[in-house]
Amino acid sequence: MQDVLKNLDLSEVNPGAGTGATWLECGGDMLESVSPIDGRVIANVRQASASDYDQVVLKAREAFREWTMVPAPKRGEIVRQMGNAVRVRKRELGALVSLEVGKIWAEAEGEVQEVIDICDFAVGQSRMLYGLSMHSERAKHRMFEQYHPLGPIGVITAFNFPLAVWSWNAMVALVAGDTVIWKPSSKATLTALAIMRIMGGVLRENKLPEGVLNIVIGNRNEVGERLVADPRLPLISATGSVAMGRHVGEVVASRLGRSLLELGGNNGVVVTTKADLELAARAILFGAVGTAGQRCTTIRRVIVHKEIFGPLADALIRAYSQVVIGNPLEDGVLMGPLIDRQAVERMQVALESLKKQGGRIIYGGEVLSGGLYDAGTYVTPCICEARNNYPLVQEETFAPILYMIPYQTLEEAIQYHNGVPQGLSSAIFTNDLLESEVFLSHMGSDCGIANVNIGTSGAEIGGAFGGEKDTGGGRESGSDAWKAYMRRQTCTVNWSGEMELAQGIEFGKV
Ligand code: UN1
Repeated sequence: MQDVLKNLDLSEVNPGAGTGATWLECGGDMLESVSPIDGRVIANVRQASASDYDQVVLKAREAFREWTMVPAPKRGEIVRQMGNAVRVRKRELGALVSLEVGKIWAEAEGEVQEVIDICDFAVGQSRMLYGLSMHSERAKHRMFEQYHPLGPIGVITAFNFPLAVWSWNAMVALVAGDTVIWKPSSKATLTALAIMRIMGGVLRENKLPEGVLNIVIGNRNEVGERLVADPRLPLISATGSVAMGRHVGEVVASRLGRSLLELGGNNGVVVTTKADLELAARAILFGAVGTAGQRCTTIRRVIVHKEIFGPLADALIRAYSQVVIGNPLEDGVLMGPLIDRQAVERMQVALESLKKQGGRIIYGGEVLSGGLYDAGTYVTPCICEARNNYPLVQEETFAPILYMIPYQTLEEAIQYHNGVPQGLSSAIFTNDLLESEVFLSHMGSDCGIANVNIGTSGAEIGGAFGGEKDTGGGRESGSDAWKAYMRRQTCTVNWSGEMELAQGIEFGKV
């Protein structure tokens, strides 16, 4: 553990606000970073106070003036260097992610890979910040649109993807010409500080203003609420729970700022009689048990044709019983701990309500004890039989609970599938072309992501990531998500020497 910290330039006590190259003497409370693996304190962070927060915003604003003057492809070159700097630290960063949030090393390294991938993507994007040109209705006029940097932006992230989600926002925002203020989850502070140090080093080597990237770790009142309400930040991108996002959305809307929200998922997969059951079971295993059920893209509901309910349940029980649960840094372990004891408690409360609402546990759901398990954060992943309309099934419980819901017709399956408040990710398992086309049509899945014969999680960075309804409507990462980080300007240039008005209007004479 000490080696990981040392290699990543972290100390026993770390300042929680700065640019990655320089740090503030923070005036807020001390915060421990506790590993869910064994409940031990990894290191401490001195949090930012309200006035530290203000310092950070001043830095980000100052840096913005300079950064916008760097041509976009040159900004891309800096992001390329950042990607390379992360490439060579992939192992250590992965280890720290495992230590701090408990996901298995393979998945933690996968997360670091997402950072590298989005850097590569953003480098290309830096030469493709395209606007359209239009034909004017007036003679000898030219009309076109262009995209300008937006300003310093705020990025709020959750514990479960402590690097990737920030990087989808930050790397794209950087090529767009914005500067970034990051408020990471209080449960994943060290990982955030480590990558900021790496990125800050790249900015410093290139003699760029340090405040291009900023981090501010602090509590809700001193930092969180200020950031969200701050009119100096034209965009707030927030990832987390629906309750958090609803609040952020309201506050940002009341100051007429922009928000980009990526909130809860309650992702369903439909398994039809035409599915390859073995393939479906393997995908569901990863989708439901990966990251211990703590991805916003985790499979939470399996909507399965009643004829194959039994065989699929059997295949899943077989697969679940082989999952090795333990220290996520050890080879062969497939599931680490939940983030903390509260998460375990919430899972237990959920399973109690499931029983009251008429559901049935068909596998797992126990809290483990003995040895490492005494940390109180280890559970067995759980499979339940349920109905879609149970209040519990309508909610996202951030834990490895999988609801199996039987259906009879595809129409009914889609109705169940869409019959939840959230709309992030979805999938159908079928080898029947017509069934899959129905699912992908406007009459099918109502989610931001819809897959065929793969699970709901593990999306690639190249697509736009996000969802509908209570998921918040935002899109991050690939495709044209970059547009959210820029302001669009429509321009008309008159080179006619005449004063012609649009819509044929005649208006006075001089
Ligand atoms: C999240 O859980 O907030 O698609 C992000 C996935 C990952 C990202 C998840 N690429 O599961």
